[in-house]
Amino acid sequence: MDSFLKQLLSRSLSRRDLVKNTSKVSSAIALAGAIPLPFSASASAAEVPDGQESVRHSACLVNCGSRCPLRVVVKDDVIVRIEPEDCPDENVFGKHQIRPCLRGRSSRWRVYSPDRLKHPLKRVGKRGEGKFKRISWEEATKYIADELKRIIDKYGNEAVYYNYQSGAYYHNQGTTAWKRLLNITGGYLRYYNTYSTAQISVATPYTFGEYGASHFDQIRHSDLVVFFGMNLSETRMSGGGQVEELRRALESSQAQVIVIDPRYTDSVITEHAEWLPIRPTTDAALVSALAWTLITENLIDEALVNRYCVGFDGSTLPEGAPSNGSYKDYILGTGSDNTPKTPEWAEAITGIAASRIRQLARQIAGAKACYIAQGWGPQRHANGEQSVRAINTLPLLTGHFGLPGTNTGNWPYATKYGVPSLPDGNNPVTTAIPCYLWTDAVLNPEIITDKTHGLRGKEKLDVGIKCIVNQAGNTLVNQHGDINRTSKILEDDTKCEFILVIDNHMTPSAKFADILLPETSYLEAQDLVDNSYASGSHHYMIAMQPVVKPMWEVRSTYDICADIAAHFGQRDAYTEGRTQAQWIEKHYAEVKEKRPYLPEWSQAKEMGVVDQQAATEQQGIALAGFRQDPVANPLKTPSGKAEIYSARLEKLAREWVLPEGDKITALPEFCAAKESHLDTSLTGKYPLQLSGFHTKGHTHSTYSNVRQLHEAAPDEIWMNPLDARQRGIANGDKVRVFNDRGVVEIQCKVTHRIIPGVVAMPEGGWTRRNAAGVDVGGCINTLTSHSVSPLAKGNPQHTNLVEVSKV
Ligand SMILES: Nc1nc2c(c(=O)[nH]1)N[C@H]1C(S)=C(S)[C@@H](COP(=O)(O)OP(=O)(O)OC[C@H]3O[C@@H](n4cnc5c(=O)[nH]c(N)nc54)[C@H](O)[C@@H]3O)O[C@H]1N2
Ligand SMILES: Nc1nc2c(c(=O)[nH]1)N[C@H]1C(S)=C(S)[C@@H](COP(=O)(O)OP(=O)(O)OC[C@H]3O[C@@H](n4cnc5c(=O)[nH]c(N)nc54)[C@H](O)[C@@H]3O)O[C@H]1N2
Ligand code: SF4
Ligand SMILES: [Mo]
Repeated sequence: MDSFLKQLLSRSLSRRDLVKNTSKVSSAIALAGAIPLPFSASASAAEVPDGQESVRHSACLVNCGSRCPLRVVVKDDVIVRIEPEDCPDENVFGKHQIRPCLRGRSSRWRVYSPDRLKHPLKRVGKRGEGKFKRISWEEATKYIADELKRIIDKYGNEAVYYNYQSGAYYHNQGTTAWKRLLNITGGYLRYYNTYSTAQISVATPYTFGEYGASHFDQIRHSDLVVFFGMNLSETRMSGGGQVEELRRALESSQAQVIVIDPRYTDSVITEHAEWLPIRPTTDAALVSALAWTLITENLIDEALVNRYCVGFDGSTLPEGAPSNGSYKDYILGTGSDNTPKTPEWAEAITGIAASRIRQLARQIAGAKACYIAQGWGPQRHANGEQSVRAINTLPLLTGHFGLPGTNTGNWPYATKYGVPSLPDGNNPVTTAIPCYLWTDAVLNPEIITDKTHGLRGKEKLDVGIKCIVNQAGNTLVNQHGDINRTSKILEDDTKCEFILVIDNHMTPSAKFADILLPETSYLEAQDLVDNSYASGSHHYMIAMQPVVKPMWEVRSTYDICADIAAHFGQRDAYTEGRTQAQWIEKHYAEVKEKRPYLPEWSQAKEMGVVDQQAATEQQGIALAGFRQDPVANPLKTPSGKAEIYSARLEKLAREWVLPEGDKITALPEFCAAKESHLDTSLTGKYPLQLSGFHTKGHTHSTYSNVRQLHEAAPDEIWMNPLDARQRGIANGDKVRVFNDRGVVEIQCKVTHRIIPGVVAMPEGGWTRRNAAGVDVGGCINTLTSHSVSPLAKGNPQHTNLVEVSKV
């Protein structure tokens, strides 16, 4: 550690020497329309002689789960290029560069994009038309304070909603700044769930009591790896993140990898894996048939399963459960549906050959240490909770849990370095909606109750959402399901009376703002941040400098919110007398108190990556204590065991009111999803399953306006040659993708890398409707549904039926 630190310090000193030779602040760059406001952070931009390059340090704060440091070369206050940070020769990982991906490396194009928001704007046309006039910061902050006061007076704080967002994970501006402000004004309607993990985070605790998974590093000890819809090579691309941890682990163990996915992803290639193509929404059917094989071929240690689990067979069924209600009954066909879950039964549902299902069961049973995990694609479906619980059951049935080289069936979060954020205070409003139901909370709040819509903290929603604060998010329009419906709801300004959007760009959501504010991009901001949630066992802290002066009138939201607080007479309560830079320094001091080896802040703030660490191997095994001694280390379930049969879910199923066709089940059963290939009410009209995926070309809708990235990784709909031939479509053709909700035009990639009967489109393209109402921006959410999954009330944005034709 010492030598690592010494190297970091010497790096920063030489840089400081460079910076010391300053003459004057360079002149405003050509792109800036002048009026840069004073940035609250101490140093604004690099102070180096004109015409000389200098190096500054920032980080990519988007929501890809990674957090890559960016080494930014600046000349005359203009970003010249972006590089990976130096890799110290020796650190906790050996040579380890937290290497940014193509998106982070292209940040300069996002900062200098012509659609940057430059000034505060006020809507002048109809809502959604995108017509605005420029106003001053004083007018904007006063108007916002007045609207907040008006709405809180008239409807109460529950009418104010802070929308789900994930565009910029700052610690000392952005989300925490807004929540702090809203709490000072009396609070706001909460949400639970995320667009990422609704089904998996709600369903998992029914089996295990809480969410947990083993670090990928455990794969060093595995001989077999089974991944359900897990695509690290495209979704966790950072050199400091999980894809790198997995690569190193696989290199060490040479484990065999099987990837179950409707698409032949980049991960299949980079992991040298076998691809098992599966129909979307059917993972629970596959697992059921694996269980059938395991049981009928005596490949299960039943005593072991009964020791750790509830409901595998009748001997561990909880009181009150039907006598034929065990998992074994469900699988063997002696349960209430009288259907044996044979591999032939599953073949018809999943598209995977019965013989391959049998073989897979034997492979898993015969492995010494099988690491089973799922990405979040399998759960972002109308029956996602069932897939999650089924996949979680597989390690339990096969004994591959709690031991080196094994997992829980879930995806592992990272160890956090532990950098504090601006405290957001206390929200006195305790009511919470599932985040995917916000449009309903605008449109018809009167129908939202605990038993029908999963409302928490209250039986029934009293008022709907009358004010939306939408910061660094595009779920207001682009990232939410059924854009045509959402737009219509938002266009009516008698429903939601005030919409505030804070962004960097004129996005599809920004066009729906009443007041539109420009924030700094992260390259113009100062902050102190953690590693993000997908860096695996690797964790670190990054000090971000403003690499160029904030351009035009863009500002940090910390300063914006402090000004709004002042209109409530609460500036001091908001700031506690600190500038943003002083909060950052305070947080650094708190970290240093726990890690005394760290350098002083005056040095650290110019270092970029200040420190990096790795979790120990032993910390990385989920359920280790439980496996060792299930009585001494019970799970947080009601029984203390892993619950294959959940009495809590059986009770919910009786008490909740579900839409027709929706099911909550005590066992991890396969339930055919609405709008899947098994939904014959629709397949005549719309015969193709449309699944979405997260593309390496952008992070959701962020970076989607960087044209260079589209050249590297274009947005295309993937289609199997069999389906293409039937429709007269050739590779590269422009096609029309449609269902009852809308029409999208996009280029078609005809490829064997996708299973027949399924098409797949990247999410995150910016919606753009032409005069005929066709989305020529290629946004999948013109086609997706706003309705929710049964238990989590989560987004089913991968479950869609469509037809495709050549334009
Ligand atoms: N490059 C890039 N990286 C990102 C993001 C991004 O937008 N771009 N977004 C980030 C965020 S916020 C998140 S939440 C994560 C998302 O991470 P995930 O949710 O894991 O990503 P997806 O691409 O939605 O799904 C992963 C895989 O599941 C497959 N899949 C879909 N349906 C099914 C199914 O029913 N069964 C099975 N077995 N497989 C299925 C998809 O084809 C896909 O290859 O990625 C993060 N990383
Ligand atoms: N069909 C479909 N839809 C999906 C998904 C899917 O798989 N399929 N995935 C869902 C998932 S998992 C997620 S997480 C959501 C993501 O949806 P969002 O959380 O909305 O993420 P982005 O689309 O990246 O939008 C982030 C916004 O933040 C802005 N931004 C970036 N940096 C800054 C900054 O420094 N300051 C401010 N103020 N703004 C900034 C960007 O310009 C962008 O408009 O999408 C969901 N939508
Ligand atoms: S998008 Fe993610 S992987 Fe790429 S540079 Fe940014 S943080 Fe790193
Ligand atoms: Mo996400």
